[in-house]
Amino acid sequence: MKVLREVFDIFLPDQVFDSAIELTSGHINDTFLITTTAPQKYIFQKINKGVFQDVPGLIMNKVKVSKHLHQKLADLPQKERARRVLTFLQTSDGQNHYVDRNGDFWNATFFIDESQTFETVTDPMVAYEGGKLFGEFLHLTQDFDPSELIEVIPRFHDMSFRFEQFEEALKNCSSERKQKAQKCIDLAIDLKKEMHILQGFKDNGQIRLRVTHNDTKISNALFDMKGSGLCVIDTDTIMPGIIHYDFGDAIRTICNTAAEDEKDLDKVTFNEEFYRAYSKGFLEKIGDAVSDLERKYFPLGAKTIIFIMALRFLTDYLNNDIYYKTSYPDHNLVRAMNQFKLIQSFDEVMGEVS
Ligand code: GN1
Ligand code: MG
Repeated sequence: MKVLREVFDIFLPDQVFDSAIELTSGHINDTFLITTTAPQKYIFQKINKGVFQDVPGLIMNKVKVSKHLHQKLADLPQKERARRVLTFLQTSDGQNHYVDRNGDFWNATFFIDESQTFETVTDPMVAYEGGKLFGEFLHLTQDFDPSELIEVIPRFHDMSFRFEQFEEALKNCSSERKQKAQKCIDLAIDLKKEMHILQGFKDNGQIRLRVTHNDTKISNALFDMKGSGLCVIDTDTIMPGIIHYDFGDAIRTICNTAAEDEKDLDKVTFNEEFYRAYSKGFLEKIGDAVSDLERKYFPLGAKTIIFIMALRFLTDYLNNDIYYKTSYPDHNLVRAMNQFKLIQSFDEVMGEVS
């Protein structure tokens, strides 16, 4: 709490602190909702410097993209625009981030009130609105020069890299964890070839690099209280990538009938109706900048990003939980099993996609 007050005084020197509530949905950073004696609320975030090597660069990425979006939506009234795009606070000496007494990095944004998020989706309208929101985000960032962004995590969605990490973890893990995870390990190995197809298209230039968000799970979309898409949040991982993983990570979370860490795998199924609703909204907003080849492989993009998450959760489990925040000892294994179950249901519902 002492540190939070220190950060508060740097970002909001003229305000009176009221309260700080930790928001626990993210797996990497520490996020707090801050209230003052005035109506405006704020979000303070301590960025995980173990996961992100260049935190000032990451924060600069986010600020640049927000400024770009504010410019693109310049015709909207200021109040409306501040609900549609994140707005970053500066410190009294004009910095976008602050390094606290422990050497931790913080950034701050205005909180967007009268908004809601969804961890799971039960209404096709939310899927459709989510599709429109992420489609529009990608559309509006198309003319942003990717070379202005640093690569916050090199090879973040690179399948070969994720497999290397998995194989390394497999060599070094405890026999107990390996045994518990054996079913997931076998599934990962079985899917290896198919899961490299998009990587191949990317590496040989058949599918182009764009500015992508790279963490488009549905809980990173804000909706207004009527359920219309409002604002894309958590832009930490924005960097060059292929469109498929932004299309797909939203599908991974929208079409899963349960949360990504639901233990009861019978509850984990793939909802095809939501797939169609999301795709419709996404395609309406992305514009005509999608090639036939890109479009053809959207379903494989969804399957591949579900697999990447399954593999990363599994790898972290084998590594004794060094990356993701966990709430209990087998949390990462549960997440991995959940994602592999989702792939199985995806296959049943969607059929062959490669
Ligand atoms: C992490 O921290 P959060 O919840 O925004 C992860 C994403 C995963 C997600 C799974 C930098 O995101 O890649 O999709 O968990 N972010 C990083 O819920 O690894
Ligand atoms: Mg994130």
